[in-house]
Amino acid sequence: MQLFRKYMKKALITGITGQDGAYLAEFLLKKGYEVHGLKRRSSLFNTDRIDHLYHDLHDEDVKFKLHFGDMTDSTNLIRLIQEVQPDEIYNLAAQSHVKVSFDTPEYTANADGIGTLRVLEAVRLLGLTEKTRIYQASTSELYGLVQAVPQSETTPFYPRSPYAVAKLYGYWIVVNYREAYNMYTCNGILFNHESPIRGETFVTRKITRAAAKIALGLQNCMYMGNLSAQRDWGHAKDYVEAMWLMLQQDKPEDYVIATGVTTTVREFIRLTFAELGIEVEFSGKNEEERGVIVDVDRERAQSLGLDPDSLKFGQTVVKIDPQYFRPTEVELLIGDATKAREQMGWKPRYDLKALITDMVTADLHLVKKDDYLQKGGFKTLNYFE
Ligand code: NDP
Ligand code: GDR
Repeated sequence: MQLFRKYMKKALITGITGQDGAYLAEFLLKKGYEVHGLKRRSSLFNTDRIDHLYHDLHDEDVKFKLHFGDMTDSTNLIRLIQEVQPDEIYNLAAQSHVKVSFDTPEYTANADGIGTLRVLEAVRLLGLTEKTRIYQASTSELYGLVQAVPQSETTPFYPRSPYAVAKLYGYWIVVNYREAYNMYTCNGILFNHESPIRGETFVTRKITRAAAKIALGLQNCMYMGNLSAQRDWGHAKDYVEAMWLMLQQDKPEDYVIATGVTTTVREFIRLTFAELGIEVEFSGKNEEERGVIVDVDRERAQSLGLDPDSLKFGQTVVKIDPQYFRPTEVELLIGDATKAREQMGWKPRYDLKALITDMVTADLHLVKKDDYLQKGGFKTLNYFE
């Protein structure tokens, strides 16, 4: 019987507790993989995004396993890769916040840059170069200061943050190991991708969450940084499929993954409020810029369970706080994913409107739930009384 059992591929995902790790784990489990994930120890549970995939380890036939580890610990990575013997490694773990990388540049270099080297070296030292294929989470941040648009696999890089510089090292060491040791290693140069489980301090999620609170009268205003930055935003669900496709090709190559549409942060805010039936207009310049409510679609608001009378015309809902500006900014990203489309047949299913609808619906639900619990006295337990 055992002989006839189909070979089950094993995948190891670093960064499994993050946005992409969660979607990718779900995707690979559906494809029949045995999925192993590297997670950091933290003082509180950090597995919210993947708890629905978890089964008791005492159950028979468990296909999803988590292991403690850290990208800064070589011996841990070597031991884990030796134990799992993965067919595919998806290296997603990183200190992924661009602004935070200016505060923690050395740690970011260690985890994001040298961490990538540690994974590659572990595979090489363990003699797994022919068995194990490696996906590296590279990024559109590599393009940084605009050289040409749209950005493709051949556009020169000009990183603009400690994060992007660390990822530049990751990118090139992946190329180098492919050429030097004939390993199957790929860079996915992914443009920004978002979802309802995006970290709350990235701009899209910060906006959808704050807009939901403002619409419910639980917050007055959101404080933002550079509203003129332009990003090519896609949905994380579409992008994890591209990661997998990259490891299923005949030969390893690097691919840009993007929608080809770029939007300012300001427009993202406007569209988010519009989704809630609230029209916002911007006026003023630089740090004095403001976003103000100019109209409310009462029917739309009511259909979402909002009270249109609590939304005040003239209410300022967006203000600028210079603390969110970056010392060096990436002003414009727009990707050309022609190669991925032509060679792998990849194309995104979600456009920006569908992405915003997904995020706003989820955040509205979450905020309502939190508010309900809070008002019912269930939310705040004061442990220190
Ligand atoms: P998240 O920030 O949501 O997730 C990052 C993951 O890495 C988390 O699981 C985090 O663990 C883990 N991690 C961070 N530092 C370490 C460490 N030292 N050791 C082990 N694990 C660590 O990022 P995303 O899911 O959005 O992105 C995934 C990858 O793709 C990242 O490398 C990111 O830089 C890259 N990328 C993302 C894009 C995007 O738009 N989302 C675009 C292009 C590239 P914990 O939960 O404990 O914090
Ligand atoms: P980014 O994403 O830096 O592109 O990196 P983020 O959402 O943080 O910023 C996008 C743009 O919005 C501007 N911005 C703000 N950003 C944040 N976080 N908070 C604000 O209040 C705010 N106001 C304006 C930023 O200046 C920036 O121009 C993301 C990460 O996921 C990286 O890991 C990944 O590599 C890249 O996307 C592609």
